[in-house]
Amino acid sequence: MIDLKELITEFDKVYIQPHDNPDADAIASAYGLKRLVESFAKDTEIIYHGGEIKKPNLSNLIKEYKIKMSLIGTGFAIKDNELLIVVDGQYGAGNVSEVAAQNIMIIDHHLEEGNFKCLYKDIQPRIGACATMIVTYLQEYGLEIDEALATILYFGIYMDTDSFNGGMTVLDEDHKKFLEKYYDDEVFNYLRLSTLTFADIKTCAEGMLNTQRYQSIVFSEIGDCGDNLLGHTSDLLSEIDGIDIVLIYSIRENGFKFSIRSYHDYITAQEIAIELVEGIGSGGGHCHKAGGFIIKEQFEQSAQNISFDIFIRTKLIDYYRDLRFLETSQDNPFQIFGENAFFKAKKKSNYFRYLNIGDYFENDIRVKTLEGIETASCDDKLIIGMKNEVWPISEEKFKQRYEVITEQEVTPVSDQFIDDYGITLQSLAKSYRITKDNIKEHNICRSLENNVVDAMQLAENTKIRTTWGDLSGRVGDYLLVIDLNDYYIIKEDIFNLSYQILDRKGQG
Ligand SMILES: [Mn+2]
Repeated sequence: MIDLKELITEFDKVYIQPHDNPDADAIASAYGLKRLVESFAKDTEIIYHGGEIKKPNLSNLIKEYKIKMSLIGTGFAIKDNELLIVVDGQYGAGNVSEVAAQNIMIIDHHLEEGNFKCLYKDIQPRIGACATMIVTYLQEYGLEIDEALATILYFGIYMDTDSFNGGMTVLDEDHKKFLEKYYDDEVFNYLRLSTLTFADIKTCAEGMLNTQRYQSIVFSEIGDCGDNLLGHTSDLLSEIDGIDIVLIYSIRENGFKFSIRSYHDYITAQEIAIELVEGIGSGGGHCHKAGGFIIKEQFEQSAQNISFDIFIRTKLIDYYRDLRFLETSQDNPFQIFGENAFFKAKKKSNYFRYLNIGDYFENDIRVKTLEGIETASCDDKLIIGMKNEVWPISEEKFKQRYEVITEQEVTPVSDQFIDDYGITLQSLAKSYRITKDNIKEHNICRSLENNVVDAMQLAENTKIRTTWGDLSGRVGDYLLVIDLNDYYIIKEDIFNLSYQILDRKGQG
């Protein structure tokens, strides 16, 4: 993270620009940043392009906290001794009109838009709300959080994450909890309950007249209405008898906002959201509820002249229809994929850090791995991989596949990859974040050379139901078979880093 305080010292004034026609997250991010810059005793001002802010919740937010934002015209330029910070958007993204400026910095949670020349960029496309990123900055400088600041940021996160349902990362969750210590829930509820206008309800109702169905999926395009209405409408449609998956979307000036619900046996709302936004937007969520935003320009570049309706519906239907599903207790992968698809692969001998889950927890926990959410018991171990990814393993399998190393001079593969934010483990009762500083013991193990498995590269998106959780693999990832009751999925890049292919069947 850059030293913002240091960076701005040389400038006489800091302008903060959220994306055009700012939404709650953009306003919250700009406001939070303004408060931080003010705390450095620097002159600062929020500027924005677009039109008058009319949505009732946004105008209530601005009125309630007397947020000062200046609507600017096209000719607006800032001087060379002034800094411009663009928040919740990027130049080149189509939704932020450019201001002539020499010194620009970007803080955003949308996909990176290529090489825009600026002093510094902090772009984290997986984070649910830009306001979450701003909270990290506020915490970094120990800014005292008052009720106004907390409520505004909280509302920003709420509005950008389908009411805390879509695209919340661990960081969003943590910062949400942090803000709850200071926010005013009465004002929050007042804002939350003023997101719609009377006209929004009519727009929504008209859109719902065109609801269509494909097997157990329903789709509906709704006109531009309050963001929350998408979530509420998808909740409502998910109650239709015989429907497991709901996709509701709204076409906006700069892109497409969507909300997903899934009560399907093995397809989660989260994986649908991730599938839909791949390379063209940001999204995510939970098992049953998810949401996201697709950037218009990115969509137009990737989908050649297909209408958005056809694009998004086809993408969801294809995913739904083509997803291969196996259960380890019932399905034999050699029969399903054919013996010839498999080859032998050996795990490279690497040093890994591992933790005893019992050192941190007394109960079962849920661990977010790259392939899915897995359950683990406090008797299990947790191994940290090359890309800071983790996976739980039972004591018994651990003994078969790894040896414990006691020498101190070896370097585990994960060391360079544990980032500042660390790894979060969660039980139902508590979460614990492991970082470089607080990792309890230096347990190190080495993967044994005799770790030979049958492997195949997936030609279809595949899901495996194991006793410890559902694992998802995409085309290109690998299926590894230890035995017929024990097989799993590993991401393509991790496989390439950690396995060595021994021989292809049928080639000798
Ligand atoms: Mn945002």
